[in-house]
Amino acid sequence: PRRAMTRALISVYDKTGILPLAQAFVEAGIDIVSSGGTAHALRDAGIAVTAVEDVTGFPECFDGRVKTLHPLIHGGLLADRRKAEHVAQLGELGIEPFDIVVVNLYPFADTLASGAQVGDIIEQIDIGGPAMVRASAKNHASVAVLTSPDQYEDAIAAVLRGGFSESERRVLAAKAFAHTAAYDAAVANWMTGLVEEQPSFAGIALERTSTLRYGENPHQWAWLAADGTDGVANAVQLGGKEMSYNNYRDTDAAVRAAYDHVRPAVAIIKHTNPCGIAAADDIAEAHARAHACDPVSAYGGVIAANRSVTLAMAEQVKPVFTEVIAAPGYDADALELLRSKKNLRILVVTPGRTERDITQISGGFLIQDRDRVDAPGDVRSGWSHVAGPEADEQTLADLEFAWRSVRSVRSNAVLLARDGASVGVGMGQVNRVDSCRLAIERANTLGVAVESDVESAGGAQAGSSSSAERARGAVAASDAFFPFADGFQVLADAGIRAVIQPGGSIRDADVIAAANEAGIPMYFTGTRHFAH
Ligand code: 93A
Repeated sequence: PRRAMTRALISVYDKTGILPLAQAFVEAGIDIVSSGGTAHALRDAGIAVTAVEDVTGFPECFDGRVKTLHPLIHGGLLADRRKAEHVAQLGELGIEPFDIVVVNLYPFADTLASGAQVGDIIEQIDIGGPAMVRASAKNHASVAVLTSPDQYEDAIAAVLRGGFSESERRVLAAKAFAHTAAYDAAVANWMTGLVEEQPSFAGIALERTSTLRYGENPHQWAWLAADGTDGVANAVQLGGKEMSYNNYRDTDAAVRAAYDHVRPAVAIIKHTNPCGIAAADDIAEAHARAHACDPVSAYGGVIAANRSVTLAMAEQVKPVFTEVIAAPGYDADALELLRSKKNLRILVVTPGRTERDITQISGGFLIQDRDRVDAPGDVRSGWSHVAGPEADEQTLADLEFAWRSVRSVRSNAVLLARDGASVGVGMGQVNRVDSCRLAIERANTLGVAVESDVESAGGAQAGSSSSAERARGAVAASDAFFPFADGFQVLADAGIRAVIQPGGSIRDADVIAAANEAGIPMYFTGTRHFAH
């Protein structure tokens, strides 16, 4: 049977839809009791309300933490009116029972999501509200409980019908308990996160982890753990397919390589090795030059820029099949153009402050400080001029570019450069002389002239800057010393104009003699940049 209703308790944070509901109560002759803010809102709309304070004779206190927590309220919620003793006690204690309770809770989840401070989040943990909801739900034999504005329409209909049936009240009670359970779960999750030590793996906080489709090969399981700060693992993806294990590694290598330079720079990476790096006054120019180093290998590569990608750069990237592009940002028109390439993964990367490299070996780990070029300081300050004539400023600038760039090449690393761009890269060989040969050969077979060079050389001469000439006149950087003069000789014979290398071989004198003989300026850095 429906229970006729004479008294309602309304205490809502979210006042949405509360006026028509209260109006329906008034029309059905139901008296309304409300907490401070709710009473205010109802009175403002001309609805007669009794304040909780006037029922209890006790003021709201402790910044509102105690508003409705009072026996004159909770007795009215919990007295079981099927029991004669309860009804008698209500009379003895002067407590008036409630027939319907309307409560919605402080917005804990929204406050958390807004990034509020701990103290403010704690204030949004509702205590009195859930107490009223749970009391009413427990006592659904006597009380109907509403916890959300989307229940009001049905409630108005029920009021007009003369009340809720027993089964309707049970349904409302089940919803109410589910509501407070979810609410407390959200509080518990948050607080557990506060007190538990952040789980970590090899020193990396497991802020966000995801299983990757596979590892280096499809039969290898793989997993990503991101520390929630910056760097490639925490990149924001603006388009394209899901990142793969190899994409992450190549993108990391590309971003590092681009940020080894202070000027606008682009690195194009394949299998963690650069197939082109360039720095220029403008990011599109840097990309054009990086691409020209080896357009064959750039196919399917990963591109990283250390400046926002402009439309001019995006237009150059568009026709080239590219796995990933990473940059600190994108001009709106550039992004729109790049997004038209459905498969291109577009990442916004804030360079990370990775301080340690971790490698697993059987039975343990190797951990080291991460190698870095001394950017943005003057890397030239530690150099010594050891052979040949002093280099001019343009040559020194090219040597600095080559030295900053060779760091990202896997050893044995030999990088040829000219005008702020790599023109030939020798990598991954088991002796240095082969890397020298490879760098020369790749410069002379793979490289192409960039448009701006062709223009400055004059249209007619464009043919003479053909790929066969690319090594001649370039500078060379070697990631480690030349153990013999043979590698240096390969460079000298190909017409290299200056060389930078760490020095430190027991045969340095042989290499210096060969450079003097060839009249080629040679500088020692004293620093080595192996990357195995
Ligand atoms: O601060 S509380 O945990 N202590 C209480 O006694 C209490 N009573 C109701 N929160 C309390 N409420 C909550 O206040 C309700 O759950 C509702 O969200 C809000 C309504 O306050 P007002 O009517 O003053 O706007």
